[in-house]
Amino acid sequence: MYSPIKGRMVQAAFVDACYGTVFTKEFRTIKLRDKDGKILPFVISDIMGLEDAEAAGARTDDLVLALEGHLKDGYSFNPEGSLQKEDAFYNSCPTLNDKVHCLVSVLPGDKIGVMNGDQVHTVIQKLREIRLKATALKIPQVILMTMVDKACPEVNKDLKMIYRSKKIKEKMLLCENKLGVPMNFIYPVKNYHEEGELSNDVDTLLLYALKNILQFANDHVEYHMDN
Ligand SMILES: Nc1nc2c(ncn2[C@@H]2O[C@H](COP(=O)(O)OP(=O)(O)OP(=O)(O)O)[C@@H](O)[C@H]2O)c(=O)[nH]1
Ligand SMILES: [Mg+2]
Repeated sequence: MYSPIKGRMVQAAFVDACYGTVFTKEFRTIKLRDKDGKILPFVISDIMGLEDAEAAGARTDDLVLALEGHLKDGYSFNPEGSLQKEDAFYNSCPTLNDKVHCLVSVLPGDKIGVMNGDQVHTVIQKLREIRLKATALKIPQVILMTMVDKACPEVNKDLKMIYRSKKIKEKMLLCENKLGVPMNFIYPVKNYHEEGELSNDVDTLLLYALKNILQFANDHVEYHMDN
């Protein structure tokens, strides 16, 4: 993957190009460095996907623990049971550094379809549960809508069309309706997946989303310090 922060290709979070199975199984906290090697003052924690089935993917109770800072780096998600207090990966005294300050839900734009009537997918239900807890903790929440190139042929041809595409707007509206996240906190992005070099259009969307996420996270850190 290309890193707009480093200005070159990196392999930060491991990705699997074969679809169908869950690849990320651990709770991984990723530190980023700038092009001079200086560690940036934020981290990104990656989780196992939620999966559209009750007994598969990361458990919502584990993700609530992650929000509160109780999950230690390297914890392996187990769909059959959640982390217990006596486990070595349980952090019993989380500091501000361990807590989550912005919840980013990543949804693939090409898979967000029309659901019949009241039908709610399990994955949406799980996302709602986590959002509810995040709201109680006053943690800001955003949606990163990926795969916009696959969701709209016009956008695939020219990424600059993203905020003009009716298809993309439809998908964003669906996210808003199903999850309750307002449109202005939904960021459509395309990830680097086949490109060998940088693109200003791809970077612009990614960095715009990142800038906003960091500002919201900073607001939440300030909230903690004031209360
Ligand atoms: N075309 C396109 N491909 C993408 C985009 N984002 C990710 N991909 C590809 O989709 C595949 C899955 O991406 P991941 O980042 O591993 O997704 P994930 O949800 O973390 O997957 P797991 O870790 O397996 O749960 C990889 O081959 C990526 O290169 C995008 O915006 N457009
Ligand atoms: Mg992953």
